[in-house]
Amino acid sequence: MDKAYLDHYREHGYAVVRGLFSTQEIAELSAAFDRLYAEGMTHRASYRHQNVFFRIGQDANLGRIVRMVQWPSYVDPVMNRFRLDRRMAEVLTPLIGPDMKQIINQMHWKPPGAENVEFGYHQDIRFRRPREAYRDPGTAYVQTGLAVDPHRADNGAMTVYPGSHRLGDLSIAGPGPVMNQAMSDDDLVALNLDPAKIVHLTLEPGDLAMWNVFLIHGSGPNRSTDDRKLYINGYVSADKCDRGEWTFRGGEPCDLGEPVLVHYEDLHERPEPHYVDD
Ligand SMILES: O=C(O)CCC(=O)C(=O)O
Repeated sequence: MDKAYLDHYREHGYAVVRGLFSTQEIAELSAAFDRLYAEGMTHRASYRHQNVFFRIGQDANLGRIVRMVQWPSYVDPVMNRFRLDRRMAEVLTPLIGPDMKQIINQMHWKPPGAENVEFGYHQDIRFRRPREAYRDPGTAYVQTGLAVDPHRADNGAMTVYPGSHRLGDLSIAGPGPVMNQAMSDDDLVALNLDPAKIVHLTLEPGDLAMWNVFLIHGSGPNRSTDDRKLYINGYVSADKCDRGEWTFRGGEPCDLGEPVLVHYEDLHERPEPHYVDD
């Protein structure tokens, strides 16, 4: 593997590894996305069972849509296989070592024509809670996004502000979920940042993007006729984090067992399936 992505990641706060997975492999992943989307659409509202969470949204153009699924790997072997693939470990080990846990395991959709599927500019550090569970997140945590569909500005590409990972914690997004906020230049200007410097990530299916927990990023609406499916997995050096599922030990994949505490604080108090009205 060409190691140039490592320098790019350290310098700019993000990088892309091209063609990590083959077209045939991604076709299988895409079919898994379709399966889970169909399952999500059977739910009248957002739905949780332990760490598995279907986030149902309302779109101005399309009506009810599935925005994301968190931790599909507990229930879908294909989703599980990709996050545990040794190529993932190979890409990440030079940055965070061979012993990793996982915090994020998430499927994102932006169906064609969807309007309300933006992510306002933010830094992922805002989601790493409780903060005291994470040590040195700037160097110990890496977020990845595997392109399932071609990923372009017109279908709502991930949009990054290169070098912003050096700026520290900026509290850039306002209160409320960033997935209910529009990606606006005003948020950059308010921080004296130049909107002309943003980069829309252009990815082919099978390309893996990666970004730093302090990198400012967001994504816009899907104005195209193509879907924009993205598989997001966030990995952390195991000894730097008190949360998360073990993923690689010494570079070897770890199977999931009984769910452990990741984000869902009521995992042990309310483990039964339930709707979440929001
Ligand atoms: O799916 C997207 O475009 C947004 C991803 C993102 O911003 C995130 O996961 O933090």
